[in-house]
Order: sequence, then structure tokens, then C-alpha cells
Amino acid sequence: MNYNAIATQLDQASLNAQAVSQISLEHAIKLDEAYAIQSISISRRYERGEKKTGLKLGFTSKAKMEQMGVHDLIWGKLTDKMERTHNSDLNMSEFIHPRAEPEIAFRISKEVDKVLDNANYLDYIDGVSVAIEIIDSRYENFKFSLEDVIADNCSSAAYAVGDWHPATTNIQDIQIQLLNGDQELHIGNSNAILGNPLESLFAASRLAIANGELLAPGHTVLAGAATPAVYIQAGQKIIAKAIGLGEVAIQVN
Ligand code: OOG
Ligand code: MG
Repeated sequence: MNYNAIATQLDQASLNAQAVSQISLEHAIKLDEAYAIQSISISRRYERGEKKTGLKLGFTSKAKMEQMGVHDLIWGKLTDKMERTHNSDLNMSEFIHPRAEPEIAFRISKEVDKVLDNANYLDYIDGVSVAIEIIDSRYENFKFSLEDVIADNCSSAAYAVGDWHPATTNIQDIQIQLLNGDQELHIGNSNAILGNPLESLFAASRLAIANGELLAPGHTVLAGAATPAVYIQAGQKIIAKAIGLGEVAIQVN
């Protein structure tokens, strides 16, 4: 199997906002092959000048695993092309079939050189925030196997983080909501993320160390959604809110 060709196909699907068929329908790929394809497709982005802005974890909650029919945690890379600011516009024409989900984000303050845990993590992050992640599977009908979605950089498409709050701000057992204007779309609890969203930061550090993936000051880690994702449409104002973390919004056009 030609990893390069598949990586190019997925990268082009994202660039042209044009869905492709699932790899797994034609090739039996393993997890490590899927991550190898992901790496190549991300290197295409870097070659175009995109800069890495962090890492994201996926399927860290039962709500997400059940919605998408998969069973394991996955991780992907974030770049500056995906980054949006609070209240900025998101143009539907740049995406295939985008969905939004509410997340919690961490800001790295020191290069991650060991696996993080409860005793050391405050030396490595200087902020927590509520975030919106926009996922946009490059596969037709948003359908994939675990390997397919990994190769596709875990559907990463865009994200916006709210104001950064001190790293000691409580993020455990807090309500997290996704809204369209004042209409609630989903409500969840932060502990739906691996029992405690900090576990997601710890897992990101473990994966970064194991794979030689830099997590450097200023990088963002997205912990994964606590609720299912929703398809978005032009005209919506998508807001993620979490108790004690405020809110972040994007305007869909
Ligand atoms: C894969 C991405 C999952 C999350 O927060 O669980 C994810 C997908 O659902 O398309 O970002
Ligand atoms: Mg997500």
C-alpha cells in the first residue's frame, strides 16, 4: 500500500472540501499505518507553511465513541490554519460537512519532556479554557473505521478557544454546553472526558513523549468532546460554555 498516495488524497480532500471514500473499504490498514499516513498528510500542510499549534485527543468520552461507533482514544495535530478567534467567522464553503463539539483546552507553558500527572502538570500548563472544535471528516457521509479517522488526522478542521483562565481553575465535574445562539444543542459534564479532563492532558503528554511529538510553550491541547457533535449550518452562532470558564463563539457563514 502506498501511504504517500493515501496521505495526498486525504490532504487534497481537505484542501478542496471534497469527500473521498473510506480507505478501509479498499485496504486493510493497521493503527500504526494509519498514524504514518496521518504524519505524511500533516507534513504536506507544514510544507505549505502551516505551523503546528498543538494536539487534539478524540473519543475520550463515551458520548463521542457511541455517536461515531468506535472504541478507542485517538490523537491528531492542530495547525494555525485551523485556529479561529472568539466570535470569528467560519465559512461553510471551506468544509465538507462540518460538525461542532464543545471541548476543554490546555495551554502548554513548558516543553513537555516527561509524562504529566497530578503532581507535575502545573509546571507545564499556564491556562485552561473552553473551546469549540469543528470536525469535518474527509470521508463520505462522515463514516469511518478507527484507522480511517486516524489517517484523516482525526477529522481535525478548525477550533477556537475562549479566554485562558489560570491553570488551577477547576475543570472537574463542571457543566459544559453547546449552543446555537440561546438554543441549547447539547449539555454534558467535563468528567465525561476520561473521568476527569486532566487525564486527557496526561494522555496527550504520554503520546507526545512516546512518538517524539513536540508539545512546546504556546501549544494547545484539546481534551476531546464531552458531548456528541452536531452538524452546523450557515447563519448559526455556535457557542461553547463551561461553568467557570466563560464561553467562546464562532459565527457560521
Ligand atoms: C473524530 C474526532 C473525535 C473528539 O473530540 O472526540 C474528536 C470524529 O468524531 O470525527 O475530536
Ligand atoms: Mg474533538
